[in-house]
Amino acid sequence: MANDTLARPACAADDWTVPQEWDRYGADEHAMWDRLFERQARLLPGRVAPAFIDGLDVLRLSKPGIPDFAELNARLMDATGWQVVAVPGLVPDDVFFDHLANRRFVAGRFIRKPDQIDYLEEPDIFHDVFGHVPLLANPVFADYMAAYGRGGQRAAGLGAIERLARLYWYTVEFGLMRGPEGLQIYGAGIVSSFSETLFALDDPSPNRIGFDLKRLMRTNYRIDDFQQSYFVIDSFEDLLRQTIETDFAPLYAELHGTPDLAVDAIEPDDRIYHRGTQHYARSRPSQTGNPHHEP
Ligand code: HBI
Ligand code: FE
Repeated sequence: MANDTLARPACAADDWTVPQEWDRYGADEHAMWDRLFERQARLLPGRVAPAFIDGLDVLRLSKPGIPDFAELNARLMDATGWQVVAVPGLVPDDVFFDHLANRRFVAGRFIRKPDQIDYLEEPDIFHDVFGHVPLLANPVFADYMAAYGRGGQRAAGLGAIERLARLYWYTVEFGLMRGPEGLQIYGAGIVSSFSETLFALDDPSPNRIGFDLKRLMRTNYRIDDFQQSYFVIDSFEDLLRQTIETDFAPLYAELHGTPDLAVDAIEPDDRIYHRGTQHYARSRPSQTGNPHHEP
């Protein structure tokens, strides 16, 4: 995502943050949050990793209305030292990585309109806060996200942001995890989306492949529609172990020049949980123009 061409809005501070201005939300905006929250709260139990439900409880996110970051951050800081900061929208990569490395998660402060209930251009506060923040109350995942931020700062120096963005995309945004009774979702892009919550686990269309860092860093991803492949981790502990101690520079060097893998590719060494039919993707006209996926 080439975010280095973004111009910092006048209302934003040097670190691109803006005040949330929680008092300015109207009843219709709080009602939209409640509508989205209740829809997912009914759907997720049994499908989402238990750590996500634990995070909702720890952060008391089940309270009606759009969360007030000041209240939310008091609990989140206690849990893992993270806080949520409001930003006007997408921020440049270096700004994004610096916030993550310092345990600050950047969140949009606007919420989608009723006619955008099923997709919108940029992540709104429901995607960012409902999708991403509950897992930041989990100490292991919280460490992973901070490590990702530090990794992003290093990757920027090595010209490898795109490779690292794939790791973010296939874990933080669209990750699946092995559970005792089958696969569970944990990626924010799935968790915050009614239809992708169903698609990611139940639909025969997408591939579901065991997490492999090198293979994943070669794999393209969709930003305009449901994923055609999902990657499955064994646990947050395993994901953290494979990444926090790994110096990615040799990996980037090794991958330099290797051809990317298509979004629906299956490789000989893949641990295949499900070989997708790709029916869904084939039934869709290829999306062009503005990248927007269901948040
Ligand atoms: N900015 N606000 C915001 N939210 C994101 O998720 C985000 C971003 N800037 C860059 C970015 N994500 C990714 O492209 C980085 O992982 C590279
Ligand atoms: Fe996101």
